[in-house]
Amino acid sequence: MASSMLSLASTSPSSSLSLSDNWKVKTKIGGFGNAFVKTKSFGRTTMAVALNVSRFEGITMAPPDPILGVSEAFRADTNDLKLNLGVGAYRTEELQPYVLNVVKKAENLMLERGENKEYLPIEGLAAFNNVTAQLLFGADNPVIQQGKVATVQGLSGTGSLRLAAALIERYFPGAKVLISSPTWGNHKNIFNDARVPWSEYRYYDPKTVGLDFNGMIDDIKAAPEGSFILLHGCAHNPTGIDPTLEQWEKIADVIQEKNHIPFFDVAYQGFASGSLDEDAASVRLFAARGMELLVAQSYSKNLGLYAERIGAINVVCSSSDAAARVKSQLKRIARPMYSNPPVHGARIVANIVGDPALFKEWKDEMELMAGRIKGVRQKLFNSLSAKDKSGKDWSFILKQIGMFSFTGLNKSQSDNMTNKWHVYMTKDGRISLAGLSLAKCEYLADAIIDSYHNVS
Ligand code: KET
Repeated sequence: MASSMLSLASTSPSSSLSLSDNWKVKTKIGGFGNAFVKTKSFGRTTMAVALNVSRFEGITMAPPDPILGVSEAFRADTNDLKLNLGVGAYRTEELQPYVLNVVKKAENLMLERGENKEYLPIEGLAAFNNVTAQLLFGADNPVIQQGKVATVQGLSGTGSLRLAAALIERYFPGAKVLISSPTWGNHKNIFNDARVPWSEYRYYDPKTVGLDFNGMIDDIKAAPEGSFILLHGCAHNPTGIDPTLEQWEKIADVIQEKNHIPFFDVAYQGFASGSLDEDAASVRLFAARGMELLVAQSYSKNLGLYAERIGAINVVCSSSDAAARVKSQLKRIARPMYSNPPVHGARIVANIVGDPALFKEWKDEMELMAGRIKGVRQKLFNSLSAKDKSGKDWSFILKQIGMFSFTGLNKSQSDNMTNKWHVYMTKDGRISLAGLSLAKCEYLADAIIDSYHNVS
């Protein structure tokens, strides 16, 4: 791993210092033992100039985040009609954030028990790690029974993906990750920052507004042997299109043939079908074949724990011995990155999944949330079909699943949605139906029809 260090030859200027002294910035860049030192001189700098010129002058303004930046723009809009369909975050019919009742109950339990705030172990809360793997694979899955899963609590889905990316970079140098086209925008950032090379496989076919299954299979086949294939476990973001179980079997076939390693991102377990078990079917199908695989999990959406940053990385290995070694290395990656994870969300999940009564309540609430989204999906389709006299077929909206709808609106049309209609969404044409209410469906349909037909 390359490391870089910035050190200043002289510390901050004091008035008694001769400012004709050269200010020197030494940058030491070391990597694999061949460190070298670059010295840059700023010449005869006067104090006034030295104080006015920022050492951060070379840092340019970063663009806003394509998803979380939308929420920032939404907050700045003062129009009453505004609607935030950018980030995938569940809202009530009143468009208010929702804390699940079962989460409140778990938190009350924690208060009653007077839990402490000691550091967690690097790998996280043991009770959480146990239940999170069980939720994913099923408690009686042989991979769990035989201790073949290395589970480490992560900073939600993103942090868990990032840990896995660091593991890939360290132990599979040069290995490529294949990501779907399109995918959740942050996947590219995660692998870029971890210095893991990636390329895309075909996934979405705009002509059929469905899965480009043959393209997907061909691209996975064509990838260098031993690549990591990133798959959305369910409720693909942003398209809302998932392979069927039959198609998953075929995807598993080619991955096995090519000796690739499946890498699942499961951020929406429960949001595709409403059932936590059904939504884990893809992952379980791969595990049942005895394949080694990685799974990043998130509780942001299905338990509404967005800000608690609770998730996990699970690595299924062919032996318990390999799992123990992988876990030790994941801990080694986590320790200098953030030391150990936060406890609050981990306790919430452990309390809910570990308690049959609370678990049942969660499943019911999960179904309710998924049901509300299905309701607005249907109403949006009805409104579009009733209002749009052009004969356009909007039924693709009903075929998509999960929190999102991939509308097919292009960037200028999406800009029109925001600039004219105050509907905030990502520029790839994705709208979060979790942020939509039945009451706003007609308004949204007007905005979509106007943008679709009147903006090119
Ligand atoms: N994977 C996918 C596919 C995903 O959509 C998200 C979040 C995550 C992982 C990570 O979520 P976390 O909160 O780190 O567990 N997606 C929504 C929010 C975001 O962009 O951060 C979104 O697409 O709106």
